[in-house]
Amino acid sequence: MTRMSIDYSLYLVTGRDLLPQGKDYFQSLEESLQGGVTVVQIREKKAETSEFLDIALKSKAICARYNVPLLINDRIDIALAIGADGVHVGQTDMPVDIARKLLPKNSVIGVSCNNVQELQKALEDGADYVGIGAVYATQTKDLNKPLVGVRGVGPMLRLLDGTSVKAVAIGGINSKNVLRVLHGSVSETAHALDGVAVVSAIVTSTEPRHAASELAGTIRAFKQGPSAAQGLSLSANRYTNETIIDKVVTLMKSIRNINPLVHQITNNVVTTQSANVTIALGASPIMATTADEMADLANICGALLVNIGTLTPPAYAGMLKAGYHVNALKKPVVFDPVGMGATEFRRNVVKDLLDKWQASVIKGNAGELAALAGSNEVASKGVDTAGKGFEDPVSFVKMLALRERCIVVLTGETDYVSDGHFCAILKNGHRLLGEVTGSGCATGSCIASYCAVASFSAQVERKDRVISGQLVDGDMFVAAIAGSLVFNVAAELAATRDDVKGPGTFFPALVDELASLTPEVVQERANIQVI
Ligand code: 3NM
Ligand code: MG
Repeated sequence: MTRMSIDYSLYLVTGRDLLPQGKDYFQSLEESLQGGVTVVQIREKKAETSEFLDIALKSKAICARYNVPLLINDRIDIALAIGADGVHVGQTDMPVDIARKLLPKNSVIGVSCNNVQELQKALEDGADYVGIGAVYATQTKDLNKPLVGVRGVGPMLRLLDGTSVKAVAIGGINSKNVLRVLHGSVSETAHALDGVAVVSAIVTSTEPRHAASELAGTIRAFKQGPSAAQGLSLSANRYTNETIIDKVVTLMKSIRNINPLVHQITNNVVTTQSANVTIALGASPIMATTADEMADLANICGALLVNIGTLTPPAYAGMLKAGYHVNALKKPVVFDPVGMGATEFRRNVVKDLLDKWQASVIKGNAGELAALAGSNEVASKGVDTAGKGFEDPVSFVKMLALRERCIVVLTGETDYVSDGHFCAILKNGHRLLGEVTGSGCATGSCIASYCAVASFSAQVERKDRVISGQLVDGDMFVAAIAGSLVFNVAAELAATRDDVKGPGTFFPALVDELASLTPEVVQERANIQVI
């Protein structure tokens, strides 16, 4: 039995009631095919049978001209009547095995799945592909099940390992978030989506050809890039202790020339301190929290830091917006889930933020990262870690990096930085860092500053205008290491100064050391091991 092979990259589900005023349905369909739609599903929830039949027949003729397969939503009879390439069924529609018996042998059957159980069932029933959703909220369909969220897709995709069943994501996907959906929707075993399905992102457009071509371009870039092949694309590189230090030195040498603007939504305990640390490094801080200015700030900043230390509802609203806009512009987001183990509220906020945007780097202490991973190996005491840390911190950070699809920095006496494959173990630092508030938060500012430099440099290097399939250009692993290393080396120098008598004099001295620190000193003092 050879079932038709379908390119699921850009899957258009029709929605006649969403067409812009005056736009003809068939015209819109044809233009979207010209823009690069690779498969079409006719979805008619209100049409009478005769009307549905008529639309399906005419749509099929149009799709055939572009060699694009056509599927029918729910109605086996319509699919049979027009000789469609297959059907798409929901959880309460015709069961897959019965549909299979009714349809010609080579028909394609897809099923909507909202969770692991539904997907497991679809596999057992012999579905050819699954539609995973809804990923985001949508106006297009009344949803009666929880949102999957980007972070919910990976565990579902994992069930497809070893099968030839394909998967698309659906629900609220548009040109601004599609890269994040593709990037974030990868299982720990690197099983990625085959495509995305959209209704409104194409159908509501007055120029569906343009809307489709924009989506198709991003999807193509992702599929051709290292992301899809590698599972975690953030570092296509191989690292050694020497290459890491060399790259850190390069970032240090560029930061003062580039002087990136680093937008920081941080807590009111450390704002001034973090801003001063940022300036001392050679970057420029802007500490703004209001949602209304986030779109503008995303345009001008080089990176965003989100720190939930003193979380208020307006700052939360600002964080949601800031991350969304910065993601859409493919700039780095550094996330510091301060005290997330402490309260239910913080845990919920962190889950929400990470479901709404993709972090490039997540930085936290053992208590915070344990809470993020849902592990009870390490407990929290307020914003601090209680007791000793993880038994196996290296495996822990690797696991979390793969799961969250970003760089993870575990801070403590020793810092662990991982991209999911490599782990850098950094032993620089001084005990006085633990005796002042805000040293962890300032590390976040340092990381964000170097992320901005790395991303900016990578964009300058890539002079061609080809869209990159990476969510963020530049090496965020090295940037995260640079932030941690530079801050800790400066702390060692400050702590041993004659004029430093304790925590009170330590922090200002640390800012001074950061301002005058040279790459040569960092290279000489770096105590780092990459495994
Ligand atoms: N199915 P838009 S969500 C048709 O979750 C459909 O199974 C969904 O429309 C599911 O791209 C959805 O406009 C609507 O958000 C998708
Ligand atoms: Mg249905």
